Amino acid sequence: MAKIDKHSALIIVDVQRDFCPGGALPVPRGDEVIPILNKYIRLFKEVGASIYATRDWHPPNHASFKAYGGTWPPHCVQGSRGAEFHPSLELSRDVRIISKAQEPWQEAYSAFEGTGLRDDLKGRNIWRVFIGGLATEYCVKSTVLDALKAGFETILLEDAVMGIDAEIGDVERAVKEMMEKGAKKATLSSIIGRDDP
Ligand code: VGL
Ligand code: ZN
Repeated sequence: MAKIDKHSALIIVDVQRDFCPGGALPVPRGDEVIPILNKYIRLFKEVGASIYATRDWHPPNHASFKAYGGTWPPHCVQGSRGAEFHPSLELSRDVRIISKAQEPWQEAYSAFEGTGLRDDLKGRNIWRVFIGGLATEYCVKSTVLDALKAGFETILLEDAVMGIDAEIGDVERAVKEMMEKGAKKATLSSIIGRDDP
């Protein structure tokens, strides 16, 4: 089982108000990942491993919004309340924040797209990434696949992701694709041998 050490990083994908119940583009029960992610945050801190939190960070006229030719309702507009990290997520000042899809024409589901995340990780001698957050079949999946392409040992945190499942089976298919392309799965209890650190 993959171990958390100083060559590991936790990547928390898009745990923002707009992707949680009550937000503009909610993942059903998306907020349920938060207490689990907080446990991962504590674990990573204990061993001095790096923590990254990504955020969807769109301009008001972003191309992914329906009014501008896209498919989504407006969400995660830079500086808006909906774009804030969910207040229950325990992010401290040493968490590195990665903003993505910041230009009107730029869609980026992956946290590696146009952000410098890859070089930042490599610069810190990190080669193993543990990925959780929202939504499983969109930004989590793209981030996992890009991490694999960039050569990282990539672990999907099964108990800390949630998807939209617009078509029943979307989430299952996404997980299958990530595994087929080389990602591994882990849960809190598989990492520490119990589920309550
Ligand atoms: C996302 C849809 C649009 C995500 C971002 O974070 O999964 N989904 N923008
Ligand atoms: Zn978006």
